[in-house]
Amino acid sequence: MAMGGCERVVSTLFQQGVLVKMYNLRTGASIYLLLVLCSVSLVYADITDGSNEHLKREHSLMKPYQGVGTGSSSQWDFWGSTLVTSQYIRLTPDDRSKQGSIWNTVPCFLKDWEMHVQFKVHGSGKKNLHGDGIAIWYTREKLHPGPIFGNQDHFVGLAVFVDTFRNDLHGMDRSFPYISAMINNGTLSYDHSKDGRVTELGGCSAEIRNKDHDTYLAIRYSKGRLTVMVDVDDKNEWKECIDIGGVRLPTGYYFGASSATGDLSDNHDIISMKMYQLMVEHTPEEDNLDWTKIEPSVSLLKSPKDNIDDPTGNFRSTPLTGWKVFLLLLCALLGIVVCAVVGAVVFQKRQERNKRFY
Ligand SMILES: [Ca+2]
Repeated sequence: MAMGGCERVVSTLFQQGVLVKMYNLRTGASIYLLLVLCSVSLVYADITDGSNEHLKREHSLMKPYQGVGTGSSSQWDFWGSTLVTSQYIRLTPDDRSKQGSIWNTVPCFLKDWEMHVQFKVHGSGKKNLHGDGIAIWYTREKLHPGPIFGNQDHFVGLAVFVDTFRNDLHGMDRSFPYISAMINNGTLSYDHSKDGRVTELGGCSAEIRNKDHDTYLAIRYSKGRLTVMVDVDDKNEWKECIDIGGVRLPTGYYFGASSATGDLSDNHDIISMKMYQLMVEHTPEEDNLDWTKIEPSVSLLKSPKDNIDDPTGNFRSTPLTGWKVFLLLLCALLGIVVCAVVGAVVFQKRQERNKRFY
């Protein structure tokens, strides 16, 4: 997943909010700082490049999947239709009404992490006649089968859905497969009939099905920011799908993947799940918190582009808001001028008419 170069680092830094602090600085100083950060942060970029240095094996699932599901020492457990081979883990075969899942049995206590999922969805179903998709989980409970892509509804934690079947025929403004994210504290229900639109934090369409190559999904959680990226074109580059701030997720939850088929089906294969620790500094106050007690939440349920409450979103939305205010003022000013001109003309016409009458 080659993403090297300064540009990538800058984008990473932006996402990490490192540049926020620099926003108020004078331009010259900002550029200088940016260059310095660029040069010292290449290590950081390497993490998302798939460097093994920060790979956490206890949370990763890789070929040939030795020891998966066997014995009490196993770090991954599976359920349902899941089939473990030496080349892939098939959550469901291309058959109707199957459900399968695979779960990391080791809770994750990393505060900042990035999960790379290599997967393949393929089947004999023609256009729109396949389903239902895969969900990637970071949740309080594991191995709780249910109706949400093979996992329980009212889950507690994070879900990223790769929804391959359009249930909501009113939602024609987006194409499927559609990738979306949802955070739940247990109170929300995922609505299949709306393809989860009511509860989603953001999403994107991605042609992930029946590709000759494997497809990739990256989920990053760091400093309250959730970012989902996809690599589905075999070009070895990430495309941003979701980027939202104001997200709170605890430590101590479990990673998992699940899938389900209904009347329509697909092979849903996980090739690998690789967990990378992100080296991010936290304030002593943050470090002293008990991160396991955090309740999953999102402070904004708007489009990520409109994040204004979030500190890391500020630097992008502030100039926008400024422009909006400026445009509004300009419109108001123009309105006043037009009114004044029209008023003056009307007044003049009346005066002339009055003159003619008297
Ligand atoms: Ca659906």
